[in-house]
Amino acid sequence: MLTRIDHIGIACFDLDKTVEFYRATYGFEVFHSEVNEEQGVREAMLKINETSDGGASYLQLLEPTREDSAVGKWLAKNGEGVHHIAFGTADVDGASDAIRNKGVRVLYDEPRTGSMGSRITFLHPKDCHGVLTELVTAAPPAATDH
Ligand code: CMX
Ligand code: CO
Repeated sequence: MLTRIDHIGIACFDLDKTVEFYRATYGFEVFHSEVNEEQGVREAMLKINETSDGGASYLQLLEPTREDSAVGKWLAKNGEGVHHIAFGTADVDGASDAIRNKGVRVLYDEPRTGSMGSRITFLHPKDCHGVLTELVTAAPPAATDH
């Protein structure tokens, strides 16, 4: 059902400086960047490796676009660091339903738009042993426009 680690979401105060750290320290380059106003983030995706399910694993560096966003609130409370993990699936709707039926709170009734045209939802961290967990179905390759 869940076939890869799609990304690790990392909250930062300054996206450009954080991107430069990952480039200078590890040699990771920005694969894609965008602003997602619905989520209140400016983000950069750094591709780490391709995965056996035909997808890939990324680091998702996140800077808030507003203080009252999920990442803005989290940064004010915790400072910079790992904000969430994301599992990839071919069927985010089916995976959400299956996980909801196990009694875990799924935050959205319907998946919303994530990086690179993906469809995403989140599981409440209090139901996941303290880990905010995202489920992702990547856009079909033709629809990906980075
Ligand atoms: N990881 C672990 N725990 C978290 C958390 C996180 N990222 N964010 C909040 N929590 C915990 C808080 O510590 C708090 O716990 P305590 O009550 O023990 O102090 C509790 O959850 C409630 O936190 P809050 O600060 O009051 O925040 P909210 O309830 O308003 O929001 C959440 C929490 C998860 C519902 C909200 O962050 C959310 O909707 N997240 C999903 C969307 C998102 O994160 N978007 C940004 C990323 C976009 C992308 O990946 O593309
Ligand atoms: Co994410």
